[in-house]
Amino acid sequence: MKHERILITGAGGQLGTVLTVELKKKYGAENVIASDLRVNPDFIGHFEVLDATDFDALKRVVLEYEITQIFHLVAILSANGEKDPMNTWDVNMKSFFNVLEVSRLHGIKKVFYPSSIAVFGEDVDMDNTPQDSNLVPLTVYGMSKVAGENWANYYHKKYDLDVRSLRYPGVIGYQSMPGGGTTDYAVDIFHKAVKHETFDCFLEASTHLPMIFIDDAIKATLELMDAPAEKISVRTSYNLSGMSFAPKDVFEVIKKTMPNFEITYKPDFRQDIANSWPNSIDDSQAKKDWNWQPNYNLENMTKVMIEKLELYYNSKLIA
Ligand code: VAH
Repeated sequence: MKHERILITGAGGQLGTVLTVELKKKYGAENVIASDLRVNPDFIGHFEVLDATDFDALKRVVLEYEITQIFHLVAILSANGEKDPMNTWDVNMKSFFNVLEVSRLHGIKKVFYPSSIAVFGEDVDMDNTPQDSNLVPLTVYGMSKVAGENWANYYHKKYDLDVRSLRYPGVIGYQSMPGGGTTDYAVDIFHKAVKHETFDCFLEASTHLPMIFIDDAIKATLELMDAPAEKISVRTSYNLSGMSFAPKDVFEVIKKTMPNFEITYKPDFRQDIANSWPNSIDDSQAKKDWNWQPNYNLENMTKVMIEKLELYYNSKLIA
């Protein structure tokens, strides 16, 4: 039987860094092609420099490596995305269109597309936001994800392309530095705590947001992609969550281990973005369809984040 050959676009990002490692464990390093605009100097293994907005370049990689599945992680996130809206739309949409078309034309078996809770706007139930809510996002990033979800559904219905998607909440991991996301305060706070520095939070203390620990985000991704096709009832994108908390909550849990840790609250433009997002998410459809169940909550995630980042800063190696 032909080997599964996996292409990851945007492999240098927060999710891509970790997903590449887990996909290599699952399929064998020789069957996983990581790609991004620039090579990460810490990356170990084969890496393709690839601009996913270039259709011919993407097609070349797919044909050359006989790719059977694509995990498409290229996107400019919410906060950075607002700095150049037209470029954000262009990059986020063009790269996904290329992935969909190359997949349709060259027999790709499965495509993973990351959506986000950024698809929700202010006119939804903010607590336990339902799967089928109004999607009127206030960021270009969120609009590109709503459009992407509908294109994924279209390609599945019209071309029978097996595109699967998750609406990730804020992802918290220790393997990469905070990116251009609004939820990335929840990554940076751990770095500052371990470096014994005061954390200046760009959101108000009581701003609740749905979050997930990176290990659970990866677990959900692999479980979704491994589920039998007949179990997948949502072809736009599944709601997903691990936990929900506010800056004051994570600060208090960190202080139990690091009593001298201090925080200030200096809300900036990202407060408006966060205010437009849900406080918590109803992910019961994912639980029903493919038995989703998170392993991490705020307490056990905090323990791992502090342990791993202390190792990193003490030995100056990415864990
Ligand atoms: C962002 N981390 O903040 C991303 C995510 C739910 C938010 O999509 O933009």
